[in-house]
Formats: sequence, C-alpha cells, structure tokens
Amino acid sequence: GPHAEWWRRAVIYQVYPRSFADSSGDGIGDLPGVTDRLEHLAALGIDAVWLSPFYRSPQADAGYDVADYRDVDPIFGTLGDFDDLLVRAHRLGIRVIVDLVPNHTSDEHAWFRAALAAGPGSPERARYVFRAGKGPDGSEPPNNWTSVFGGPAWTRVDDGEWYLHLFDTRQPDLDWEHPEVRTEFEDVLRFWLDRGVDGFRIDVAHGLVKAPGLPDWDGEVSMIEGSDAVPGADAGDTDLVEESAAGAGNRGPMFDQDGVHEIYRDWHRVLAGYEGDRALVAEAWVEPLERLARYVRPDEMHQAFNFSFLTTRWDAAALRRVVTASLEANDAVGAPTTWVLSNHDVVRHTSRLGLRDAGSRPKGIGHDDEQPDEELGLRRGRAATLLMLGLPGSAYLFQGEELGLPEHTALDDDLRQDPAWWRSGHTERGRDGCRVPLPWAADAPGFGFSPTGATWLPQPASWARYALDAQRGVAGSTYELYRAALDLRRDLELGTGSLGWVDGLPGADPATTLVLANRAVLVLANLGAGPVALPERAEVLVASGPLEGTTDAVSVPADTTVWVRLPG
Ligand code: ISL
Repeated sequence: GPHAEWWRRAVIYQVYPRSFADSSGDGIGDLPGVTDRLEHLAALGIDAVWLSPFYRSPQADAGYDVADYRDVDPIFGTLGDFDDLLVRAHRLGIRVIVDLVPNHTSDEHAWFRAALAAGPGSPERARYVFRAGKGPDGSEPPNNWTSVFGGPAWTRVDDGEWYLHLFDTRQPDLDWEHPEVRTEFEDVLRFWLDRGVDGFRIDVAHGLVKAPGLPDWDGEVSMIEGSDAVPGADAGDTDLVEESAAGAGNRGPMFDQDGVHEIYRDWHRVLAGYEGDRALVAEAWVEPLERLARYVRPDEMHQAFNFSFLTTRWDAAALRRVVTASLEANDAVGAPTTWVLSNHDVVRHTSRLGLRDAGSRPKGIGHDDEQPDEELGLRRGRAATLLMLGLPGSAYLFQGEELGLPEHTALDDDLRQDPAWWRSGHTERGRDGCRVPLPWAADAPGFGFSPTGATWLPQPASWARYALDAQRGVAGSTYELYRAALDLRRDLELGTGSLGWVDGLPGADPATTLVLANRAVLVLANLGAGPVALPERAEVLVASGPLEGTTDAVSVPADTTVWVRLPG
C-alpha cells in the first residue's frame, strides 16, 4: 500500500520530553505536555515523533539510565499517559518511536542491585561486566578503557570487583553474551510493540558487544569524534574536521564488533512478527559510512542515523561529497539515507553554523569560548535545513529547530546537569545548552513552557523572538519555513525521489553553490559570498531567506537555499 515502509521517506521529530512542554507545573516537561501539543506537530507536517527516554530512572543521564524498561518515570507521568499519547498521535496520523537503551542499565535497575548484593562469582553479576582488578591487590582497573564521558570506564565496588561502564558510573554495561540479557530485551521490545509503538531508536547500537577478552586500547574515546565520513578523504583535508584522527574514536574493542549484528537480526524478526511496518533505527557512531551501512542490511535495522552533517563544514564541496557518499553507502544495501542536523547530544546547528569554522564543532560551547554569530547562524541554519529537506531519504528534526532556536551558551556552570560536563573535568562543555525548555509563548512566564512559569533550565530572555506564537502565521518566520518545506516535501514526494547533481548552471560557481535535482524540484544552496542568479522563469517554491532582484531576474543571496521548479 501507499504507507508501506513509511520510514523510507519519513520526517521524524525528536521530542526530548523533559524540555518539550510541562503540564504539571514542576518545570520538567512530561508526557501529557507532549500530548497537549501534538496538534502543533501535526500542523508542522512531520510523519513521526521519536521520544527520548521517559522510563523509570534516577535521571543520572537524563533518563538514558533506565531503572525499569516497562514503566514511565513519575516525573513524566504514567503508563496510562503514554497510552493516551499514542492514541492521540495515531489519530493525528503521527507515528511514535520510543528510545531503547540496551547497552547499559541504571545502577538502580533491579538486576544491578541484585548483582551488588549477590557478590563475586554469582549468576547475578554475570549479566553485567564484573572483573577482578589488576595489580597485586586488584586495585588497578581490569583494562585501560576510558568512559565516553571521561575518566576510567571501570568502577570498583566494596568487595573489590570492578564493573564496566562506557558512560557514567551510574550506567553499568550489560553483558550481551548472556542469554538472559537477550531474552529480556526481546521481551521489552514486545512490551512496547504490544502497546502499539511504531518503532525504536536504539541507543549506542554499536556498543553492546565488546571484543573478547576486553583487550587494552590506546585510542581516544570521546563524546563526538571528528568525522571521517567521506571515504578516501585524508586527515589533512581542510574541508573536514581538524580533530578527525581518521575516526579512530569508534574502532576500539568497545565498539562496532561483528557480533552485534546477530542481535539486530533477532530484533528484526521480532518486529517482523507485528503488523504495520515497525522500524528500528540505529544510533551508531560508526565510520566510515560503509561500515555504518552494515547496520541497515535487509535483515537488520531499517535506518541508521547518518551523523555526517554534524561534523561537515559549511562548504559546498565538503557537503556535496558527504551527501553523495551517504546516498551511495545506503543504496548499496537498499536502505534509505537519513539526515540529521541537530539532536540532544550536539550544539544546535544554527549555533554551529554561526562559528568562524562554521559547522564542524558539535561539542558544547561555553561562555568563555568563541560565541556564535546568532544572525549568521540562523541564516545558514535555515539554508542547511532547506538543503536537507530537499534530499531523498528520511530526515530527523530536533525539537526547537523548527523555531530556529540557538544553543544556550551562557548557562551558569552550577546549573549544568549533564554528566559529560563534570565527568570530563569540565573539558567538555556538555549538552545542556541544546536541552533548554522550549519557548511556546513570547509573553508568558517561562515562555509558556509550564503553567507555573517554572523551567528546569533557564531560557535566555532574548528567546521571546523564537516563541512559537511569535512565529506562527508570520511570513518568513523559521516556523513557517519548516511548515512550507515539509508540506512541499510531502506533496512532491521528495523523500522517495533520487538525487542528481546539476552541473553548469549559468552563474552558479560549483565551488560555492550546490545545485541538485530531486523529482520536479531543483534545490540550489548558495554558500558563497555573493548572489547567484536563478534561471529565467524559474518558479520559486520556497526560499530559506529573502531573495533579491526583480520578478524577471531573481537572485539568491549568500547563505540561502531555494527550491525552484524549472519551466517546461
Ligand atoms: O560512541 C561515542 C563516542 O565514541 C558516543 O558518541 C556515543 O555513541 C554517544 O554519546 C551515545 O549517546 C547516547 O547514549 C548516551 C547518552 O548520554 C546520549 O544522550 C545518547 O544519545 C548514553 O546512554
């Protein structure tokens, strides 16, 4: 039918529940808050929402530390609230994807508590990765691995054993060689599939299986490595990130082991037993793109996040290579390419693009760092979005990008909650700056995020201009740009189209202008310094910013993208 494999072309909107909308008044967003605002999402024109974790959790990593995979944390509501959300979303034609965190549990999960209580050598400990330490009294960690958030990846418990955690101390890694771990997660999948979810976003999908023997490794692990997303590009390539290190970040013994694929083949079969094209999307920081594509082979997951844009400069040649390489790698396995400009782990793309080395620094920005140029970043951010939405495949939006929100770069250090901030000894700025509660109403306290005005992180006063009610119905606003683009994208079926680069458009310098055809649409992104003239009689469908010239001779200013339909 027409909806078969809906995920191949879907625009999926990430809801970060604690910062989307608060219904209870405690300043933390919740599930009823999401349900109340589903009309907004329907009007925006997205196909699906992905909900970041809302499960029972002590919130040591904002819910990516799960204590009970089958219940809703009281700060977010109840299972009944989740069911309501799902029913209402489906009624509006919005699919719902939930986040599954299988690499680690919370230290408050029943299994981990039992493991601590039972002691060394017990079957309870075998579900996690407990080991004896090194050195005469076992006081050295079992190997030299470091946590993604900084510091050693091992913590010692009272009886002297150590447990592995690729992330925070409060996120012990499960042992995926253990059969009980496998059956438990298949049951968790069924629990949510039975409730009616349309799919799962799989957290740290590349991390579950570790190299046998847990060998030492001298590579670097950090939150986000520079990308070597483009096959064949060497580390000296100035279009790419300077900190590339050839993607070494995710090739160590803790990531992307061959054995992990067996798990996803099993899960594929679980989902295939349900009606309605349920889907799995891999969050896997794996390079190069050919290696990432192994997660979306026909019998594995349906999509994998393509993080290439997060580390690509605002440069026509670099973007063209990344787009081509992404499409090729996915075409080779028959999977749709996905596109991501922002998410809850990286600096918002409007702010990345407002930095001097525009586009290539996804790590946090602090108040002591170079500050982004907000106007330039917004202009480029809108141009980047219109380019992304003109590409075939599936696109992910992060809540607030439809408002053009920038990163909050001036958060007081003592308000920051991200464990990546303090575990790294403050060398990482952390991810709080992209997680600030959304502004819904320009004139309300807390910009209407909560009925009491409370917000778990403060919003900059300057955000009134970004509030939804300041943009809705306002020609030229970022919100109306997203709406128009999503509308056209759906009507013109761009998501299932195919890309052709257009060379030799008069006046368009290929070094600074990207021109591509997708179905009836020509997408032109001007990354150069001066204007680019549009072909005569080109019909402008949507533009990321004001155009110049007269009706007969329209030109596209710098840092602007347009979609046009050519005559004939
Ligand atoms: O693999 C990495 C670096 O080598 C990381 O980029 C890692 O894959 C990424 O940080 C995973 O993020 C996800 O899991 C984390 C959580 O804090 C993030 O919010 C989530 O998106 C731990 O659950």
